[in-house]
Amino acid sequence: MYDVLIIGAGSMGSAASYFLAKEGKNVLCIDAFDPPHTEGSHHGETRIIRYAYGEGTDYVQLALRAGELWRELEQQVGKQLFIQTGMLNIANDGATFLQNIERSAAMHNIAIEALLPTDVHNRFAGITLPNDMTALYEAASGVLRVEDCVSSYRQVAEAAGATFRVNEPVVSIETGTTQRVTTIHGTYEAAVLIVCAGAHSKQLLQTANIHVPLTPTRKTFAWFEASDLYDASQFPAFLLERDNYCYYGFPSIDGSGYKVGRHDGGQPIDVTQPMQPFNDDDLVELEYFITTYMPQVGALKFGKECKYNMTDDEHFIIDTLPDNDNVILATGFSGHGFKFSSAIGELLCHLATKQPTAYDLSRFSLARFSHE
Ligand code: PYC
Repeated sequence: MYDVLIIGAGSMGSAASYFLAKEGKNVLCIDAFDPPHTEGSHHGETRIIRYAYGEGTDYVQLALRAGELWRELEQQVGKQLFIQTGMLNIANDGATFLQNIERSAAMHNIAIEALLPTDVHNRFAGITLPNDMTALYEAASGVLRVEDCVSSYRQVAEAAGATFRVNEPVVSIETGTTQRVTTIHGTYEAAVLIVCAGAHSKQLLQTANIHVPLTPTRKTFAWFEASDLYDASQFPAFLLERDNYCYYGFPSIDGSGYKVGRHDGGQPIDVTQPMQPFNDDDLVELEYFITTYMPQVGALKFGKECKYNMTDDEHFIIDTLPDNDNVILATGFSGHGFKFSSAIGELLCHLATKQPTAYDLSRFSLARFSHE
């Protein structure tokens, strides 16, 4: 019998395993693959970390704590996980996304700089914006090396005594006074269960008759040839939201090429079936962005597919079950969760050990879906 069993050893699960094991808990973390892997939502070299948050001010405290914890993890493992490239948040003038960033910055004393399209182009010659867009530049933000972050938390979790069982898909979950998880190899019991299995969460929870409105979604991104103009030493990460689309991008790091992805859209998927590889339609979407805003980016190097686990409102689910506070869900990260995973790992540890939390988690509650 374990104190805590975690399904999903990716970003959230590996971090939670570490914080729990560090507190002396007997932790088992199970994954269908061997993290870091390319089957979920934590591959592709890079993720953005930003603090003044366009999705809502209620994310900022978690983002700031996440930043601190990534720095601590860097010290522990002796590896650079964060690259401070700065970040351009770009949207139509007056967009809610920009207003939320300005509010976040004012509430938490985060330095941001409002730039007109001409200012942006003068400072970062590789990008050209139409006149009806505004950019908010946050110098403190940047890029996380995603696979290294996951492997680092796994490393320190194992060193602290957590057990990882990998390449062991979960078949079913039973919740009650004790939580029971059956995999292809056996059945394990724990006092507390954390489900953070990314796009597989919905289907796994259904085996325990727990129904959560989630939509696993196929997404793609690709790397393109890029000159020094787009090197991380002089070009920032960005998110660009306009009328009916939202794209993100990363500067070229160590000659990797310029990485661009589309954040909105994508195709709902059945996670039990193989996902369509990156294809010509995906390329057309990305090339639209490049020709419109960054025409000096070069030819495609290669593209990849990945999974988002979407909620309808694109806000996370971090909550216990209404009738069992020993079952914790951390899911529905909707494509913007990775940056928070260090802080969410710590938070999951506090929820699992019934410690008070300083965060207001109402935005992430399951109850918000109860009218559906
Ligand atoms: O920074 O949250 C983010 C993000 C969204 C899509 C890519 N990065």
